[in-house]
Amino acid sequence: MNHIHTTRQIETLAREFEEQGYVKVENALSREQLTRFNAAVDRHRESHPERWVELSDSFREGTNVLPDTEDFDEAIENSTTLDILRAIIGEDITFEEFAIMLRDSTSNLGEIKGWHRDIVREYDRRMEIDAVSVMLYLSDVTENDHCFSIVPETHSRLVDVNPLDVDPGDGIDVLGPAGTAVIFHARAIHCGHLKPNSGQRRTLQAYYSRWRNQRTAEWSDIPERLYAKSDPTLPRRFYDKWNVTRILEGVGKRPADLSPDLSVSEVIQEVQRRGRAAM
Ligand SMILES: O=C(O)CCC(=O)C(=O)O
Repeated sequence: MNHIHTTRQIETLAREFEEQGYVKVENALSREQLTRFNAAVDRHRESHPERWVELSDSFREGTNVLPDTEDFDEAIENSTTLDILRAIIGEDITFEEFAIMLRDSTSNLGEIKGWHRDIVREYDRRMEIDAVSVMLYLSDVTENDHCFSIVPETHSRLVDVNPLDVDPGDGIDVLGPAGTAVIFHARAIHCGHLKPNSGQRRTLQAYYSRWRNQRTAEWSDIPERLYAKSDPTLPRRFYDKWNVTRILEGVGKRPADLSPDLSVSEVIQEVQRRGRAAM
Protein backbone atom coordinates (compact mmCIF):
# COMPACT_ATOMS: atom_id res chain seq x y z
CA MET A 1 0.00 0.00 0.00
CA ASN A 2 1.11 3.54 -0.56
CA HIS A 3 1.16 5.67 2.53
CA ILE A 4 -1.81 7.69 3.80
CA HIS A 5 -0.83 10.53 6.12
CA THR A 6 -2.83 11.88 9.04
CA THR A 7 -4.24 15.43 8.81
CA ARG A 8 -1.52 16.58 11.17
CA GLN A 9 1.24 15.03 9.04
CA ILE A 10 -0.25 16.57 5.89
CA GLU A 11 -0.22 20.02 7.52
CA THR A 12 3.42 19.55 8.53
CA LEU A 13 4.42 18.46 5.01
CA ALA A 14 2.49 21.38 3.45
CA ARG A 15 4.22 23.81 5.82
CA GLU A 16 7.63 22.38 4.91
CA PHE A 17 6.75 22.85 1.25
CA GLU A 18 5.68 26.49 1.85
CA GLU A 19 8.98 27.25 3.61
CA GLN A 20 11.45 25.24 1.55
CA GLY A 21 9.77 25.20 -1.88
CA TYR A 22 9.83 21.40 -1.87
CA VAL A 23 9.11 18.40 0.28
CA LYS A 24 10.16 14.77 0.00
CA VAL A 25 7.45 12.16 0.54
CA GLU A 26 8.41 8.58 1.36
CA ASN A 27 6.44 5.52 0.19
CA ALA A 28 4.26 7.50 -2.18
CA LEU A 29 4.00 4.40 -4.38
CA SER A 30 3.65 0.76 -3.38
CA ARG A 31 5.89 -2.07 -4.70
CA GLU A 32 3.00 -3.30 -6.79
CA GLN A 33 2.43 0.14 -8.34
CA LEU A 34 6.15 0.43 -9.11
CA THR A 35 6.10 -2.89 -10.98
CA ARG A 36 3.03 -1.84 -12.96
CA PHE A 37 4.27 1.68 -13.77
CA ASN A 38 7.69 0.41 -14.88
CA ALA A 39 6.06 -2.13 -17.20
CA ALA A 40 3.72 0.60 -18.52
CA VAL A 41 6.70 2.85 -19.30
CA ASP A 42 8.34 0.04 -21.31
CA ARG A 43 5.09 -0.65 -23.15
CA HIS A 44 4.58 2.99 -24.02
CA ARG A 45 8.12 3.47 -25.33
CA GLU A 46 7.73 0.40 -27.46
CA SER A 47 4.31 1.18 -28.89
CA HIS A 48 4.46 5.01 -29.22
CA PRO A 49 8.05 6.06 -29.95
CA GLU A 50 6.69 9.15 -31.76
CA ARG A 51 5.51 10.60 -28.43
CA TRP A 52 9.05 10.59 -27.02
CA VAL A 53 11.20 13.70 -27.03
CA GLU A 54 14.98 13.52 -26.83
CA LEU A 55 16.39 16.63 -25.16
CA SER A 56 19.94 15.27 -24.83
CA ASP A 57 21.70 11.88 -24.85
CA SER A 58 20.62 11.37 -21.23
CA PHE A 59 17.21 13.08 -21.28
CA ARG A 60 14.22 11.33 -22.83
CA GLU A 61 10.67 12.32 -22.12
CA GLY A 62 7.35 10.72 -23.00
CA THR A 63 4.95 13.62 -23.39
CA ASN A 64 1.26 13.47 -24.22
CA VAL A 65 0.95 9.83 -23.21
CA LEU A 66 -2.53 10.15 -21.65
CA PRO A 67 -4.48 9.75 -24.93
CA ASP A 68 -2.67 6.43 -25.52
CA THR A 69 -3.20 4.71 -22.20
CA GLU A 70 -4.91 4.90 -18.83
CA ASP A 71 -1.93 3.23 -17.17
CA PHE A 72 -0.75 6.49 -15.56
CA ASP A 73 -4.09 7.96 -14.40
CA GLU A 74 -3.42 6.45 -11.02
CA ALA A 75 -0.13 8.35 -10.75
CA ILE A 76 -1.86 11.69 -11.40
CA GLU A 77 -4.55 10.85 -8.84
CA ASN A 78 -2.22 9.14 -6.34
CA SER A 79 -3.82 9.78 -2.95
CA THR A 80 -0.57 10.05 -0.97
CA THR A 81 0.61 13.04 -2.97
CA LEU A 82 -2.84 14.43 -3.84
CA ASP A 83 -3.72 14.82 -0.14
CA ILE A 84 -0.64 17.02 0.30
CA LEU A 85 -1.27 18.93 -2.94
CA ARG A 86 -4.82 19.74 -1.81
CA ALA A 87 -3.39 21.21 1.40
CA ILE A 88 -0.89 23.27 -0.61
CA ILE A 89 -3.08 24.44 -3.51
CA GLY A 90 -6.62 24.15 -2.13
CA GLU A 91 -9.78 22.56 -3.50
CA ASP A 92 -9.51 24.55 -6.76
CA ILE A 93 -6.56 22.36 -7.71
CA THR A 94 -6.42 21.38 -11.39
CA PHE A 95 -4.21 18.96 -13.26
CA GLU A 96 -1.92 20.62 -15.83
CA GLU A 97 0.47 18.18 -17.49
CA PHE A 98 2.09 14.77 -17.24
CA ALA A 99 5.31 13.25 -18.57
CA ILE A 100 7.50 10.19 -18.17
CA MET A 101 11.17 11.13 -17.72
CA LEU A 102 14.12 8.83 -18.35
CA ARG A 103 17.64 9.95 -17.46
CA ASP A 104 20.13 7.58 -19.08
CA SER A 105 23.78 6.87 -18.37
CA THR A 106 26.02 9.45 -19.98
CA SER A 107 29.57 10.74 -19.90
CA ASN A 108 28.29 14.19 -20.81
CA LEU A 109 27.63 15.58 -17.33
CA GLY A 110 26.70 19.11 -18.42
CA GLU A 111 22.93 19.27 -17.86
CA ILE A 112 20.92 20.54 -20.83
CA LYS A 113 18.53 22.79 -18.90
CA GLY A 114 21.04 23.87 -16.21
CA TRP A 115 19.65 25.63 -13.11
CA HIS A 116 16.22 26.92 -14.04
CA ARG A 117 12.70 27.74 -12.96
CA ASP A 118 9.96 25.88 -14.81
CA ILE A 119 7.35 27.21 -17.25
CA VAL A 120 8.73 30.77 -17.68
CA ARG A 121 12.47 31.22 -18.13
CA GLU A 122 12.70 35.04 -18.11
CA TYR A 123 13.97 36.12 -14.70
CA ASP A 124 11.74 39.24 -14.60
CA ARG A 125 8.60 37.14 -15.07
CA ARG A 126 9.34 34.64 -12.29
CA MET A 127 6.29 35.64 -10.21
CA GLU A 128 4.03 34.41 -13.00
CA ILE A 129 5.12 30.85 -12.17
CA ASP A 130 2.36 29.42 -10.03
CA ALA A 131 2.32 25.64 -10.27
CA VAL A 132 3.44 22.65 -8.26
CA SER A 133 5.12 19.54 -9.62
CA VAL A 134 5.15 16.00 -8.29
CA MET A 135 8.00 13.74 -9.35
CA LEU A 136 7.49 10.04 -8.55
CA TYR A 137 10.61 7.88 -8.48
CA LEU A 138 10.26 4.59 -10.35
CA SER A 139 13.88 3.60 -9.68
CA ASP A 140 16.18 3.98 -6.68
CA VAL A 141 18.04 7.30 -6.60
CA THR A 142 21.25 6.87 -4.57
CA GLU A 143 24.13 9.32 -4.36
CA ASN A 144 25.64 7.60 -7.42
CA ASP A 145 22.56 8.17 -9.58
CA HIS A 146 21.38 11.13 -11.63
CA CYS A 147 19.12 13.07 -9.30
CA PHE A 148 16.80 16.01 -8.97
CA SER A 149 18.54 18.88 -7.20
CA ILE A 150 16.85 22.00 -5.81
CA VAL A 151 17.83 25.31 -4.19
CA PRO A 152 15.56 25.69 -1.13
CA GLU A 153 13.44 28.82 -0.63
CA THR A 154 14.04 30.19 -4.15
CA HIS A 155 10.27 30.10 -4.75
CA SER A 156 9.66 32.66 -1.97
CA ARG A 157 12.15 34.10 0.55
CA LEU A 158 15.06 33.75 -1.91
CA VAL A 159 12.97 34.45 -5.00
CA ASP A 160 15.41 37.13 -6.20
CA VAL A 161 18.18 34.57 -6.74
CA ASN A 162 18.96 34.35 -10.43
CA PRO A 163 19.49 30.78 -11.73
CA LEU A 164 22.52 32.06 -13.65
CA ASP A 165 24.20 32.89 -10.32
CA VAL A 166 23.76 29.42 -8.80
CA ASP A 167 26.93 27.29 -8.65
CA PRO A 168 26.94 23.58 -9.60
CA GLY A 169 27.06 22.19 -6.04
CA ASP A 170 24.61 24.67 -4.51
CA GLY A 171 21.47 22.53 -4.54
CA ILE A 172 20.10 19.82 -2.29
CA ASP A 173 20.14 16.44 -4.04
CA VAL A 174 16.81 14.75 -3.37
CA LEU A 175 17.73 11.06 -3.02
CA GLY A 176 15.42 8.20 -2.15
CA PRO A 177 14.35 4.66 -3.02
CA ALA A 178 11.88 3.88 -5.78
CA GLY A 179 8.45 4.93 -4.53
CA THR A 180 9.68 8.26 -3.15
CA ALA A 181 8.03 11.46 -4.39
CA VAL A 182 9.29 15.01 -4.40
CA ILE A 183 6.71 17.79 -4.51
CA PHE A 184 8.27 21.08 -5.61
CA HIS A 185 7.20 24.60 -6.51
CA ALA A 186 7.82 25.22 -10.21
CA ARG A 187 9.30 28.62 -9.23
CA ALA A 188 12.01 27.05 -7.06
CA ILE A 189 15.35 26.83 -8.88
CA HIS A 190 16.26 23.24 -9.72
CA CYS A 191 18.10 21.04 -12.19
CA GLY A 192 19.05 17.48 -12.98
CA HIS A 193 22.36 16.63 -11.25
CA LEU A 194 24.08 14.12 -13.52
CA LYS A 195 26.48 11.53 -12.07
CA PRO A 196 29.21 9.63 -13.97
CA ASN A 197 28.21 6.10 -12.89
CA SER A 198 24.46 6.40 -12.88
CA GLY A 199 22.19 3.75 -14.30
CA GLN A 200 18.90 4.76 -15.87
CA ARG A 201 16.75 6.88 -13.57
CA ARG A 202 12.99 6.70 -14.18
CA THR A 203 10.43 9.18 -12.93
CA LEU A 204 6.84 10.16 -13.61
CA GLN A 205 6.09 13.85 -13.36
CA ALA A 206 2.83 15.76 -13.12
CA TYR A 207 2.09 19.47 -12.69
CA TYR A 208 -0.88 21.00 -10.89
CA SER A 209 -2.13 24.54 -10.31
CA ARG A 210 -5.21 26.49 -9.27
CA TRP A 211 -8.19 26.68 -11.58
CA ARG A 212 -8.11 29.63 -13.99
CA ASN A 213 -8.84 29.95 -17.67
CA GLN A 214 -5.21 29.43 -18.64
CA ARG A 215 -2.88 26.43 -18.83
CA THR A 216 0.82 26.31 -18.07
CA ALA A 217 1.55 24.03 -21.03
CA GLU A 218 -0.10 22.53 -24.05
CA TRP A 219 1.89 19.29 -24.31
CA SER A 220 -0.50 16.97 -22.41
CA ASP A 221 -3.97 16.40 -23.84
CA ILE A 222 -6.57 15.53 -21.22
CA PRO A 223 -8.70 12.78 -22.79
CA GLU A 224 -12.45 12.37 -22.30
CA ARG A 225 -11.96 9.36 -20.02
CA LEU A 226 -10.50 11.82 -17.48
CA TYR A 227 -12.61 14.95 -17.89
CA ALA A 228 -15.86 12.94 -18.05
CA LYS A 229 -15.11 11.23 -14.76
CA SER A 230 -17.45 11.82 -11.85
CA ASP A 231 -15.39 10.65 -8.92
CA PRO A 232 -16.44 12.29 -5.65
CA THR A 233 -13.01 11.60 -4.13
CA LEU A 234 -11.28 13.85 -6.70
CA PRO A 235 -11.15 17.64 -6.41
CA ARG A 236 -14.14 19.31 -8.11
CA ARG A 237 -12.26 20.97 -10.96
CA PHE A 238 -9.42 18.46 -11.29
CA TYR A 239 -9.63 17.90 -15.05
CA ASP A 240 -11.43 21.14 -15.97
CA LYS A 241 -8.53 22.42 -18.06
CA TRP A 242 -9.14 19.82 -20.77
CA ASN A 243 -10.45 22.42 -23.23
CA VAL A 244 -8.54 25.53 -22.10
CA THR A 245 -6.65 26.89 -25.08
CA ARG A 246 -5.09 29.98 -23.51
CA ILE A 247 -1.49 28.99 -22.69
CA LEU A 248 0.91 31.00 -20.54
CA GLU A 249 3.69 32.50 -22.67
CA GLY A 250 6.73 30.32 -21.92
CA VAL A 251 8.26 26.90 -22.51
CA GLY A 252 4.82 25.25 -22.41
CA LYS A 253 3.60 27.06 -25.50
CA ARG A 254 4.10 26.38 -29.18
CA PRO A 255 5.60 29.55 -30.73
CA ALA A 256 3.37 31.00 -33.45
CA ASP A 257 6.25 31.36 -35.92
CA LEU A 258 7.12 27.63 -36.04
CA SER A 259 6.16 25.57 -39.06
CA PRO A 260 3.04 23.45 -38.51
CA ASP A 261 5.00 20.57 -40.08
CA LEU A 262 7.26 20.23 -37.02
CA SER A 263 6.52 17.33 -34.68
CA VAL A 264 5.72 18.03 -31.02
CA SER A 265 9.13 16.62 -30.24
CA GLU A 266 10.83 19.17 -32.52
CA VAL A 267 8.68 21.98 -31.10
CA ILE A 268 9.61 21.09 -27.51
CA GLN A 269 13.31 20.99 -28.43
CA GLU A 270 12.97 24.45 -29.98
CA VAL A 271 11.09 26.02 -27.03
CA GLN A 272 13.73 24.64 -24.69
CA ARG A 273 16.45 26.19 -26.87
CA ARG A 274 14.66 29.55 -26.84
CA GLY A 275 14.08 29.21 -23.09
CA ARG A 276 17.83 28.85 -22.49
CA ALA A 277 18.53 31.86 -24.68
CA ALA A 278 15.98 33.96 -22.73
CA MET A 279 17.65 33.40 -19.36
O1 LIG B 1 15.35 15.74 -12.37
C1 LIG B 1 15.81 15.97 -13.48
O2 LIG B 1 16.54 15.19 -14.07
C2 LIG B 1 15.53 17.29 -14.15
C3 LIG B 1 14.19 17.82 -13.77
C4 LIG B 1 13.93 19.15 -14.38
O3 LIG B 1 14.79 19.84 -14.81
C5 LIG B 1 12.58 19.64 -14.43
O4 LIG B 1 11.66 19.00 -13.92
O5 LIG B 1 12.37 20.74 -14.99
